[in-house]
Amino acid sequence: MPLPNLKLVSHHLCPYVQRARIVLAEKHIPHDLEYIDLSRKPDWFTELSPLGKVPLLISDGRALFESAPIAEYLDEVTPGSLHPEDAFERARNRAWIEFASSTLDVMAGFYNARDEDTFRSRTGELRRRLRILDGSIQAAPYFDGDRFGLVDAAFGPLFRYFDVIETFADLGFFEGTPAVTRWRRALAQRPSVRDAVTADYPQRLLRFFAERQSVLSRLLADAADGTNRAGGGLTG
Ligand SMILES: N[C@@H](CCC(=O)N[C@@H](CS)C(=O)NCC(=O)O)C(=O)O
Repeated sequence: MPLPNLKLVSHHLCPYVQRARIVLAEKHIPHDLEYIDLSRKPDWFTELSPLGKVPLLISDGRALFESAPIAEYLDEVTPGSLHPEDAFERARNRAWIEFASSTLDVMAGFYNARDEDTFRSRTGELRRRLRILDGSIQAAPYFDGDRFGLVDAAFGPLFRYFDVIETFADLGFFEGTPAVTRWRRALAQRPSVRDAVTADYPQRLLRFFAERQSVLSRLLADAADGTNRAGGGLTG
């Protein structure tokens, strides 16, 4: 069956867009990519996207929103599956994809935190979640073992935030999480995950953090000034 004509409406920093890009790459699916400015959404986008969010997939002129259905659709219209065959395992993978999504909300609360108390509490919640995750990983190198799956495509973009944060702040997120650390490394090396963002992603994310007027913005500014002893290695 011929593949539909596909266009992914994207944003450079969006972790949910990256999920779709990873599946497109894993399944070698030809497609067009269009980046939009979320602070000035084009009218055609607002008309097609019920929540005004990316990713938006346009398939033969029909629009699909929400990263999880988009990823499953892309998986289903192509040979092979990035989901386990066993129904329980498939449901379990979907549950952990949801865990990744809600952890992305905590991540947003972390980088936007304006006061020390909120920052500390979000940092603690991220650490807690990484430890829970560590206790739940039963396989390696990927979540289900040798087979890379949709659940891996959901966590790769979450882990990428930490890669950038670690360039200017050591907050000990991965202390006591050896399984997550191994998994995170395997995902960072996977070409589909690595190439799901543009080469200037770290600089873009650092700029985004700097503009938040948050505790993290201050840590970043301190590291850039060389006054933060925990920082260092800031390249952006
Ligand atoms: N639940 C959605 C979340 C997508 C989302 O939050 N997208 C953000 C960018 S990462 C967005 O488009 N925000 C624009 C807005 O809310 O106005 C999904 O899984 O696709």
